[in-house]
Amino acid sequence: MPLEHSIVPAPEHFAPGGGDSFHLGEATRILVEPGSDGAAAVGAFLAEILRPSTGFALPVEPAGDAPAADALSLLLGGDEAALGEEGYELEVGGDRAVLRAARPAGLFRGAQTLRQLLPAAVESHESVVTSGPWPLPACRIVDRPRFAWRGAMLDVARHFFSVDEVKQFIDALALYKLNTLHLHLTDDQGWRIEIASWPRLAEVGGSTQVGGGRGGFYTQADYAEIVAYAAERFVTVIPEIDMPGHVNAALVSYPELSGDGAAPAPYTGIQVGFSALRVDVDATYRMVEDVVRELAAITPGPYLHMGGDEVETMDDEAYARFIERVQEIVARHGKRMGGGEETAKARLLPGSVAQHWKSESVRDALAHGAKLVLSPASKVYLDMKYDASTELGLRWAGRIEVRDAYEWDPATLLEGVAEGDVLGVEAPIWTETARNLTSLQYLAFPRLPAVAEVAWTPAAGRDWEGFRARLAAHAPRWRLLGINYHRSPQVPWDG
Ligand code: TNX
Repeated sequence: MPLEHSIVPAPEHFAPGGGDSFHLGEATRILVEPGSDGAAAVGAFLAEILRPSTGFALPVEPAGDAPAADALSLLLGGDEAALGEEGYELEVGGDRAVLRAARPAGLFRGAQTLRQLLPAAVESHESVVTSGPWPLPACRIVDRPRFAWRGAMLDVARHFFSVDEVKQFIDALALYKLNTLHLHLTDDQGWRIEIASWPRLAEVGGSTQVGGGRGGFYTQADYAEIVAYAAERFVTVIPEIDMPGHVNAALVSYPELSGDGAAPAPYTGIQVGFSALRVDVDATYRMVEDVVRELAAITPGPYLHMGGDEVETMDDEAYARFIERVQEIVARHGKRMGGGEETAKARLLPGSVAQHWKSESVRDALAHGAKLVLSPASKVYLDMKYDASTELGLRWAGRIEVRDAYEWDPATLLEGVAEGDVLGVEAPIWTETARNLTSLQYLAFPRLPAVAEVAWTPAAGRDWEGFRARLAAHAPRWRLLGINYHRSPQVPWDG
């Protein structure tokens, strides 16, 4: 059976239209909701994607009162109750395509659908106008996400990634309608964000990475640039400062924060669990306060992630007291706290978020009104190997092929955790073995699009056979976008 479409993540409702495809051409315009900067920005984004490959001018202009011919119209005024923040409706046929949403974010998600409805060649950075035509198949789509938090986590601590590399990663998230980038900014092997009041954290703590390379860090201006780039793609950045464990780089920078007050040696291996902040001295809380204050000031998103994972050198009571104190500092600076599932040992505030990765104990977070983000290691840890022949990756959580990342349901994963308890799904990519962007992409593709569909598409709209056929159609796009990927034997690639 031929595919109706190859949109990933699959839209909630798709109906083929009866009429002809709409062909983009020399005279096609992109018309946007008059008076809306958000709609104009989405129009400009779409034009930038389509112009190089098609060679068409695609001017972006305010829409008039009547629906226009030979145009892609991006309009607001969609039913907010039905579409929410990120939903959209798309109607294509004959001589036009009309995209409608309640909010600019919905237009942006819909623009990714439009992009995916066009031939893969549209992703080319060079004019391939001779290989046109550029048909958009007649159809009607009504679509909105199942979960509000659809994320990926990038570990820039084990290996450092430049601002440009992070931007390329954000582009890939945007294509699959992901809306959250969790940046793991600190760990034993490196501290990657400038903190003006504790300058050695980045200057000294940022100078190492796994395997002994040079490391690096983001100035606050670099970080602001990443946040702004993400925001243009309706992606929220959630910065993580991991504590009280995973802090060797911080202790190298400021030995007074360590248990015995002595500077440990810099660490460039890949063990976990051995380092911890001293939780009984004022200096630690001064540092936390300063870091949270500086980070909150440059983070428009609602969350600061404070880690809290894998502390093997502290009893539960001291751990919980520390987390509660950190949570209070975060709240005082106007943010909500995110943390690993271990933080459920503390009294979390309603509004805090606990991230499940391996234990059912995360459920305890619900008693206090906190919500969960699901990152089950055996399904969505994209730093695991695909199979026995994968060179990159770790294997402590098992091998994860595309189908494993795809075939699970967030509402039935954990006993006693229902759909309404779950804010969403996040796929972490820890980078112990990913030394560069090419390796990172290999781990992320094609599993990241699989997780994106788990988070976006209602369970009833998902099935493995359909997914793998649609996924296969994305490989030509990845090649044009310069995205490396694993040619999984589970996917019927056609080229
Ligand atoms: C566990 S998941 C970790 C990380 C490692 C990762 C490697 C979690 C909270 N901690 O420190 O990088 O495994 O897969």
